[in-house]
Amino acid sequence: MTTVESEALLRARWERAGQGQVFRFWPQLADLERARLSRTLLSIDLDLVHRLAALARDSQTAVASPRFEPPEVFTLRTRQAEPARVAAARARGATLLRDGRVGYLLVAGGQASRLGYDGPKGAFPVGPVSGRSLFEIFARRLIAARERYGARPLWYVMTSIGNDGETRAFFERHRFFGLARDDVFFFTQAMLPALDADGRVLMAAPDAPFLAPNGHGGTLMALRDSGALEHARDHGVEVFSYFQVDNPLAAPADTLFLGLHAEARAQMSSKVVVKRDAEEKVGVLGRVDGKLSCIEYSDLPPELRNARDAQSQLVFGAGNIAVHAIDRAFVERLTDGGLQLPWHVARKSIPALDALGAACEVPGYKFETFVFDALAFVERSVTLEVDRAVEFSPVKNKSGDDSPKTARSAQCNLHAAWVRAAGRTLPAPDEHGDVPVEIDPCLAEDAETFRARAPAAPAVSTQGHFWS
Ligand code: UD2
Repeated sequence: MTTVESEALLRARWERAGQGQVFRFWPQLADLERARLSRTLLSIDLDLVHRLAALARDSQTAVASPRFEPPEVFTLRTRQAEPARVAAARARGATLLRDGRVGYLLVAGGQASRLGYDGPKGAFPVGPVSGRSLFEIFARRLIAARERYGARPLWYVMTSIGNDGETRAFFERHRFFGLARDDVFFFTQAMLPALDADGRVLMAAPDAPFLAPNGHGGTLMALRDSGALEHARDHGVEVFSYFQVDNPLAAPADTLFLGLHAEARAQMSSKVVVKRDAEEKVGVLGRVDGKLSCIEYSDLPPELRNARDAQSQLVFGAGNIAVHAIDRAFVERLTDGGLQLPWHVARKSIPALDALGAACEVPGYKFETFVFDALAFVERSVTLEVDRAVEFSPVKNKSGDDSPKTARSAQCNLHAAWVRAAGRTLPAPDEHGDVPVEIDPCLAEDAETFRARAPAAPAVSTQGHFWS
């Protein structure tokens, strides 16, 4: 078939689907642009677009209200009360790490639009004294795990088409932060078109439809499609330690969490923190019509959001920090024959071209799947409460809550507490009230290790104290 014939076929297919507008600018395109547009359109699943358009239409109609219940949580109090169980779990987790059964899985495909950072979010500098990027901080934790357990830290890093090249280049530029290049497996998630209010694919440029990453639920299918899942199986990985790029305190080699997950023979487990207050905008773990789930802030009716128990704790207070243990075999089962996670529809104002080719904001829809929806498919799961001050301080917004400023304070506070507990000297607080101190993960990842291993003095600079 000639190029002209195959383009004509492609066009006929899109026109039959009521999506002929994607060819609106065809006459003015150069050959290369036409080829690019054809390639992109060929990669789009038109049947899926059709189903998503129907979903967007139906999302206007109200649905029956489901039954919400709180989950069972392994709380900080349980941790205190059951030292033998904790010790057994830690030992099991350490064995998994030593035997190389854990693969680290970082999702970094998002667009960092709220942070307004021009680059992959993982390249954002967050080290309060070192100025290290999120990627480097995670890499150091993986190197610390390598030193401690002796196994190769296999790191699966999910990007999306928009930031894949820059992410790889960043790793190259920093020589993989000391990790072996072979231990890092990059893979990209799939993209989906955004639709206008009538379900028609929007154009971002005359030769390109508007595409957005398909949500972090896309991780699971992308693991399979990219060969990462097979790679993990071939290298003996049994469980993925999943974490998000925005949280510098994420602890991916946590023996307690991995151990509890394994001891419970769970398929997917989650870490949570107690919500700061009823209005904090994180999803909460809970059961929806009996099935384990993460309930998004906006889906929980206000009376449940505010409900408190006899100890005046929030009933729905298990805030999801998006750290999971996910069995490789579970991902294989879930993705066999295509992923069946539900689609979430978001109404958004989308920067697109109007019919005349002028840039404008169009009211429309974006679609995503969420990884935590896989919880509905588990038979067993552990929900582990962790201390927010130790494990959760995401960088999401330019300012205010969950911003670079709050993440800096959280890291400084945590590390200053370890230095103080070891009786070592701290610098004076800076103009923000933070005590500018940072500890390299390869030196210590908790107060006890810091006390045992801290060198005579930190490196002192105008930025603060750095212990390594
Ligand atoms: C997410 C959770 C929320 C809470 C919070 C904790 C959702 C819908 N909500 O809120 O319940 O747990 O995190 O921090 O997840 N990403 C991709 N590809 C995508 C979309 C996102 O890799 O297509 C990554 C992104 O790079 C980021 C993470 O997923 O690391 C979270 O995405 P988000 O910022 O959209 O989620 P957020 O903050 O609304």
